[in-house]
Amino acid sequence: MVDRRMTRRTALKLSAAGAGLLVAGRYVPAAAQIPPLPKKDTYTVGFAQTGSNNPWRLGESKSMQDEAKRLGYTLVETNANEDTAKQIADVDSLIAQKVDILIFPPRESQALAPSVLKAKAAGIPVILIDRDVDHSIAKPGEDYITFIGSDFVDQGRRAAEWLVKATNGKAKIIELEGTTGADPAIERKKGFDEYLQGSFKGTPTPEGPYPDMEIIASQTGNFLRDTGREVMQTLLQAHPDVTAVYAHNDEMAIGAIAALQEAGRKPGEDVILVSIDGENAALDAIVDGTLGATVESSPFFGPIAFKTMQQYIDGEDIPDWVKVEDRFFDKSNAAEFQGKQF
Ligand code: GYE
Repeated sequence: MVDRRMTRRTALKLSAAGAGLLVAGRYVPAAAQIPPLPKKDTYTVGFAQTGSNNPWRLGESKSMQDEAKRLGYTLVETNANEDTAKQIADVDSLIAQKVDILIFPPRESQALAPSVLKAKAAGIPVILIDRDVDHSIAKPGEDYITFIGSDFVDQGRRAAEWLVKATNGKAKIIELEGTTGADPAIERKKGFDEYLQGSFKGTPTPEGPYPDMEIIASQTGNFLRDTGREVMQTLLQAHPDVTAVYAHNDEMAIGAIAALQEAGRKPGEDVILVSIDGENAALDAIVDGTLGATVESSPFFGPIAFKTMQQYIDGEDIPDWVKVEDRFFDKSNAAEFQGKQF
């Protein structure tokens, strides 16, 4: 079977001299290619971060800073303070500053896709880390180098699989979603919800559907601890019959644990919680018994991002998706990793 993406990539690479390219008898101008990154002694890298108000974001920023420093590169950082419009403006400003390359997590998958196209038009190559853009607007291998990150659909499936076992296949679930429009929020929801309905990425699961696993409410908590707590307080009043919580990240799970305790409930006993990320506070909560399990989603992108950048400089073939493998933490191994995460 012919891999169409590889064919396109190889063709694009062959035309790297910049003359353009013949595709099915049609001339495609060289401008259709991802801008090249010439060999230099040092680079200025634009890093447009989405925010800084949770351990995951801080862990990611530090990882990028440490690796840039180790290589002797300049990292020009911006902070969107969880405001999508600000991140769009931040990318514009990094483009205006003519950074050599942009490496960043797009806060929302549709809203930031035009920014990727703008960078390309300005001759600046882009690597997306941790979140991806909508491929119907901007395509990896064509408009940007690659997406480096986790399989979010699979993270959702793994959370669901654990929860089914922990509740013997019977639960009334509140789902706390991540930032609306963010790639990990969309896909973590898909992976979880579909697994309970008996499918995974369009294929029926061998386990089949779980009709007694009922999602009684699903609302965004914006990936934030305080918002997770407030949303949980409200949802608890409308749904006192809740027996499980699926939070798209640990921060919201920790907020939900606080809300449950304030309401006199016993997280870990009468309400079972599962989440995603694997931050230190979540490992502590697992050891305490309030959180059941967390699927890892590592924020340590510095080494892999800069390695991929070097591969691009060297003209190596880079896949459209550089997949990050995630571990799983529950009471069998949480103590071993306490304090070692972020
Ligand atoms: O899970 C969350 C953060 O984009 C994968 O964003 C990342 C997610 C991560 O705010 O904690």
